[in-house]
Amino acid sequence: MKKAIAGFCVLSLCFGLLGCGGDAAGGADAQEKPVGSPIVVGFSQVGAESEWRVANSESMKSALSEENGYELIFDDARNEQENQIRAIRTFIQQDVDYIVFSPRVETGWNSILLEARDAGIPVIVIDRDIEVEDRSLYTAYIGSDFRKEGETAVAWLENLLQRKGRADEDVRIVHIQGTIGSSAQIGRTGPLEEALSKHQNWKLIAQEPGDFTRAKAYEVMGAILKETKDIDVVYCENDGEALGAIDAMEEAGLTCSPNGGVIVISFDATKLGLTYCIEGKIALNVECNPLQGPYVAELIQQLERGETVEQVKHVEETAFDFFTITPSMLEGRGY
Ligand code: GYE
Repeated sequence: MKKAIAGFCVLSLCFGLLGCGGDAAGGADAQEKPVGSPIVVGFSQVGAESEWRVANSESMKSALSEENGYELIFDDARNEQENQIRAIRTFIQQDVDYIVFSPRVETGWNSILLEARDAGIPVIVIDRDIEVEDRSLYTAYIGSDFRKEGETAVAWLENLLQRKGRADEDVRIVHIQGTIGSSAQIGRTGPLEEALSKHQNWKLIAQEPGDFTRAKAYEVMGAILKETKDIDVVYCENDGEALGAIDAMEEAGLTCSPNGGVIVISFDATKLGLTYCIEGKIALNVECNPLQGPYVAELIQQLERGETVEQVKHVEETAFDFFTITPSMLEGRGY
């Protein structure tokens, strides 16, 4: 896509329009790029901290493949925002056609996005969202509605406690958070904190970051268990954390189950996470869909054709619980 279109897109968004139509600009593109040359996409991936992330990287690589007409420059930021900013700056210097990134945290992106805008390169944010003063600094966001995911989890817990006749009893909750400041953490944490202030009998006995990794959650949960084993619910913000917390609890002699054991809540619903759900070790697993590559490819194709694009696209997601999941639900799952 030529820079003229990109500039026009951004300008359109400044005036509150979505997408761009660029016949005249399309002509210029044709002059700049030989017909059939690949669309060059620079992708800054946050890291490889979880199974979800690995599936997300694979999805991007297969959708933006050479056979599909792309040249993908993939950069793994190893969970550092600085590395992401450096990678995006390199993409600008390389004059790529599109920049895609999955931001580690929500804030701190204004300056680099201004640099991309000055260079006329459209930016697509995927997975986690960002907070910028001016939404027109990026062309589109494709990812999950993390707040809705958190709300689903909290509503499910309220309902379960009601059904079990425990709505008025004390409920002792451990909360293991994702990468602090990421939109996945913010969205999943918010509804739980609100429910904690609404239900006087919900007691937060520990709240610690688990960095979305199994290893960190195992360590954190192990330390909490040294203080107390009187725990009703462990709310983990992804499957890796849930697995680490379950490892630590089982080692300490606790049983994880929604029927009389510790109720473990998780997010992602990876295949491995769902096998834990079938066993009841994870009581509820709220889905977060990592297969975003095809959505990005479709969006780029729309922009290439000069079509209007949605600025915010939430991918479809559901939730699985021990009471309703069946093994056949795992068949044919892509992650
Ligand atoms: O839940 C977690 C990953 O941003 C939605 O990051 C993503 C989260 C996902 O590491 O497993």
